[in-house]
Amino acid sequence: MTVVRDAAKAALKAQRIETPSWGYGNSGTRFKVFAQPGVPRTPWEKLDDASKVHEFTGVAPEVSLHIPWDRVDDYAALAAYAKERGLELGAINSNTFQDDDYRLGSVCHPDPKVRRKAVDHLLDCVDIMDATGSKDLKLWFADGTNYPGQDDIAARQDRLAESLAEVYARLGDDQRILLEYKLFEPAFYATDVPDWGTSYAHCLRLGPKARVVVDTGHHAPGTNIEFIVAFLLREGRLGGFDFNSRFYADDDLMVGSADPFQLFRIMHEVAKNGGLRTETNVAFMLDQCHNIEAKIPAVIRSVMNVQEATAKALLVDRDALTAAQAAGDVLAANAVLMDAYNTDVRPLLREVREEQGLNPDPVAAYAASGWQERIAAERVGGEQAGWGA
Ligand code: PSV
Ligand code: MN
Ligand code: MN
Repeated sequence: MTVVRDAAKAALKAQRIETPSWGYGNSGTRFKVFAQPGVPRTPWEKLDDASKVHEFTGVAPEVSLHIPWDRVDDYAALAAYAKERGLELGAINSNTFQDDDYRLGSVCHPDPKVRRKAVDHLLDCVDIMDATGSKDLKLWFADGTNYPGQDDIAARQDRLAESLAEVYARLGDDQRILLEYKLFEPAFYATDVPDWGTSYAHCLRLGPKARVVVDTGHHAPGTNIEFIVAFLLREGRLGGFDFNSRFYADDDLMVGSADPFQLFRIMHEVAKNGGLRTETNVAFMLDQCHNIEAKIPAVIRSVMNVQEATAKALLVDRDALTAAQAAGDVLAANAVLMDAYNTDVRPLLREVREEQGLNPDPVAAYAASGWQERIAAERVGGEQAGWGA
């Protein structure tokens, strides 16, 4: 067991969890955005906050950007600013869903002029990646239809494939497309990339630099997400995760809060199928909106929730599991997984942090740091950045 514990500790120290710039800004629902004091006003301030999450957790050096929410004049300067704070700029998220032109879609729109505008935005995002050193272009399309007959479902797939191919051709050797899927919303009849199969089929056509990203909030209730994860890893097409949790639809709550057992099952498939190895290149990203909770502590808590699920997955006694599976011992096999899930891994993670020179309790360390009071006092005036700002 000591060997397993040591290996788990090494893997936990090597783990990287990417945080989203929009998780630091104000956000809300269509009903109300509850503004909080001290929330960042610029992408630079978002990086300042992200650096605190990394400082206290030690595993969150990457920050995803969202264009145009994080538009700046000089992206190389933004990357340098990140570097000075021990950070790197991670995935670039495109946005083809907030212009009036996109009423009928973006890359699947029936009008070639609108498709051109959308593809040009995606190409701009690759230019930004060149300047920031980001390796991943994360694409989520709001495209779809609301009514049967509204548009030709198959023709929309053709337009999507053609648009993606143009962007794929523009990628550098070490850049990737991560194609996200989502069952519904904002389209309520037929979404153009509704599920992992659709994303996977497009990625296969595109080539090896295209992979599927699994947003844990984008499935029908009851979907077995860990099956999808195991399948995609086996095919070498799991690009990463957008972690969050949900009770109903795309709730974007803190990962691991609604269903920690599901997160454990996902991380078990990740760990078992090589997804934690650096060379597998799976991006572990958060995609969350913190509506009523304090932003930075919520991101810290989310990082810790991923760490706890990962630690439990790493403690699964694989030999015992394989033996029970080979013997057809259903109950024993299930017990192996449940033993790991029911282990309190918080002492192990405290140890890991202490060995990294960190405070074993990141939430308390952040609270004691005075950063929250400082930003509340200093960040007055100006427009506070938020989801969609
Ligand atoms: C919309 O559902 C969404 O949450 C997608 O998951 C994207 O990743 C994110 O917004 C940012 O565009
Ligand atoms: Mn997402
Ligand atoms: Mn979402």
